[in-house]
Amino acid sequence: YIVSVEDNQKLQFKHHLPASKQEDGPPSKKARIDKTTDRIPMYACQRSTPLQHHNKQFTDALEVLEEHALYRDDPNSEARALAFRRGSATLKSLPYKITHVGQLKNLPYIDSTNSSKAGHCKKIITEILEEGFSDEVEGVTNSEFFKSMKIFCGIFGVGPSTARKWFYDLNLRTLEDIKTKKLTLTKDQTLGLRYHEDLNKPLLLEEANHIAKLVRETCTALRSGCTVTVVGGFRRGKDKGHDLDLIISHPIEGNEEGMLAMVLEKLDEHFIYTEKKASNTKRQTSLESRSTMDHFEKCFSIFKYRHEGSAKQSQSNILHLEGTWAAKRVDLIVVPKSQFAFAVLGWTGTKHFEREIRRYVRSEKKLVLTSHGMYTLDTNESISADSEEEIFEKLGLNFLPPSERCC
Ligand code: DCT
Ligand code: MG
Repeated sequence: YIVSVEDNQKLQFKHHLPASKQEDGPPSKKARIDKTTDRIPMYACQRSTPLQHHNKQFTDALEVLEEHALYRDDPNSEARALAFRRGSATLKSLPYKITHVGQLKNLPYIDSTNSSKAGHCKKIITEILEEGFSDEVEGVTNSEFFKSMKIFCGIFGVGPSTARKWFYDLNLRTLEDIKTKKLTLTKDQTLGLRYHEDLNKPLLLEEANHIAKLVRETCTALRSGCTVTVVGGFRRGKDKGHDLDLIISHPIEGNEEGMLAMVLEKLDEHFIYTEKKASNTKRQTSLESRSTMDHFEKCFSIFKYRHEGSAKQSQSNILHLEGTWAAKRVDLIVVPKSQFAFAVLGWTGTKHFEREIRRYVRSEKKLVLTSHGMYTLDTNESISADSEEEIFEKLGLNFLPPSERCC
């Protein structure tokens, strides 16, 4: 599962090699081979992917096509979407900018003689290199379907199947159409429309830190020793996101129980909406239920964020900002200590990183990895770990800090 890069790209991929091959001591024959041929590993969990990378022009284009594929409803759309994401993820991990077609040679999921999907990524990148843009991507971006689906799926509680129904069956196109038409909406969708403007503004790091601090202080006041860990995009180093993901835990196994109800009650006035999901610990231990969705006790919420800090900073806006607030999405997940490392790994993302590490674990290690733990595929034996570092080590992977999982 290692692919070599064209010879004229003598660039270091040290961070992709197992620790044993990065040492300064006398290299083994194998290590010498690896040092002279640069290689890009196939799985995104085997290579560093920073938040800021060199190929945004191409990855943005490929991710438009990924998004478009996810909006469509045909049997191949999921596989198509994945192929565009894989191509994009390869480009994000390159420590240089692609400037000519020759550099695409041997890149995983971009240059493959036996995959038409990889060929599609290559075609798009080639078009951009030669013309400065891709006709196909421009066509998708400007299409009525894509524009409307983006608006509809941007409403909290609305997914592609509802959005498609609105687009095709009801001929709706704009947010105004949705607001004026008497639609039967779910509770989530009603709130999604009511707070649409707020929820579509990014949640800023400063705001996320404020909310995390409030939840942390509340949890520790309720139960000493309780921990609140920021996961999701903010843990990877993003400075804005669509929501704040927080894991609540306790160093003593079992002491996390009951925390969710207590913290929600204590912070009642701060929440506009809370949708609690009960834990289902029986399901997490059966093999067939190890889907991507985990079974922790959790809450998807809309938080009433008060702009107290901003009024002080911006004198001219004091009157406007005083007493104002904005709706923000916050997810709270309650995790027992024995599963904490796995839950943090599973909730740090990206979504593609999680998909890749699970695929690597299953195919290369014959294990199953979830947000609850790690199990042998054949005997269903549980393998414990106390930290993310320990999980990577047990999987034979070089440790990647969250900031290098941005694929
Ligand atoms: N996750 C996953 N599979 C999904 C959705 C989420 O593995 N289908 C994991 C990875 C990221 C984490 O949960 C939090 O999810 P989001 O909040 O949706 O993503 P994010 O990376 O935090 O991005 P954003 O900044 O938009 O919130
Ligand atoms: Mg998030």
